[in-house]
Amino acid sequence: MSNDLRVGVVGAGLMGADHITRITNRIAGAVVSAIVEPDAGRAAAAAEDAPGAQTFGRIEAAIEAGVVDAVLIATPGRFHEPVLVPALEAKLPILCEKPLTPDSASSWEILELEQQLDRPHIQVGFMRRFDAEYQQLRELVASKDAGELMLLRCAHRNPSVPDTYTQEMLINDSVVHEFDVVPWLAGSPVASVEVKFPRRNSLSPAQLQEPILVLMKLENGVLVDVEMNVSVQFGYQVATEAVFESGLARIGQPSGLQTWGDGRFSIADHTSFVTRFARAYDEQIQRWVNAVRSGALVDGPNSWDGYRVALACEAGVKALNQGGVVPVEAPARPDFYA
Ligand code: ISE
Repeated sequence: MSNDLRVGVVGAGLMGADHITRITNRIAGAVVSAIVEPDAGRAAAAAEDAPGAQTFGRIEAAIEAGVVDAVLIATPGRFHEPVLVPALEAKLPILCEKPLTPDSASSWEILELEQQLDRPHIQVGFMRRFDAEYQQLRELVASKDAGELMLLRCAHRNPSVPDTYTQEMLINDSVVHEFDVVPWLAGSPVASVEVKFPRRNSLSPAQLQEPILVLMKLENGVLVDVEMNVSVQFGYQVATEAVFESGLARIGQPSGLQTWGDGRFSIADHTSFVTRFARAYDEQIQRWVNAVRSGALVDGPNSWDGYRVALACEAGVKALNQGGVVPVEAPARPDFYA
């Protein structure tokens, strides 16, 4: 018990509360020792799921109290930087929910600060890399058993989004996941982005023009389309079809309870990313905890990956707002992240 990693969870909203429950009930070798949340009601509710955790209004107070060995950041992206900076200055390992920060310039500043340490300390919470089917698809691509990968057809569908969800969040909050997982699957970075608009869904919130179709060209020539659709009403789906020279693969198909009745056959499907990716989140956090305890600190996407994604999101937002094919240009990767 005394060897458990003491994790300070920052943010007790939907994902923070989910991670607090996860660490307490399903993750070996870690405890939630601190909950950093300015909303006292939320903090108290989350603390009920984390026996022994202390609550704080600011990360600095938790660090000064000496009660955290590692930090899990689960606030909205615009609040990441003010937590990343003191956590890095205290040399603490960090698991930061996506995005690393909201733009590439601030992400680069975080990379510069991190490079003052002896090794990478930040893992970014792109949980899809820990989904078993995504991992199998990546192995298939790398094996070339079905020949070279040519196309990826991605569907990313949410039942609905809140009124606070903006047009640019289609890219920065949602397609951000494909900007990470697609290069990881295909073994090649995003070279350019284009956005197309089909007929608007009349059920979309008034501020949104969606669904959108995001086209990515990868440096290795693979073409990717992403149907980004946030008002589908019926459920939550993230599915991919991979087209190879001599084969086809599909992941993310509904695999829930099958029922027959009233002359119908149906399969239960997810309604939220919290259940769709529950196992991936478990795997992500267990591996991060193991990595921190072993001294490796990171076992998954690092801040360089987060920076590359920020560049792709900027190209995506430009393509969304201005049209055309927008190139993604990145500097050379610092040796620190090799
Ligand atoms: C949400 O913030 C997520 O991260 C989900 O994984 C994604 O599917 C959804 O579109 C986002 O709004």
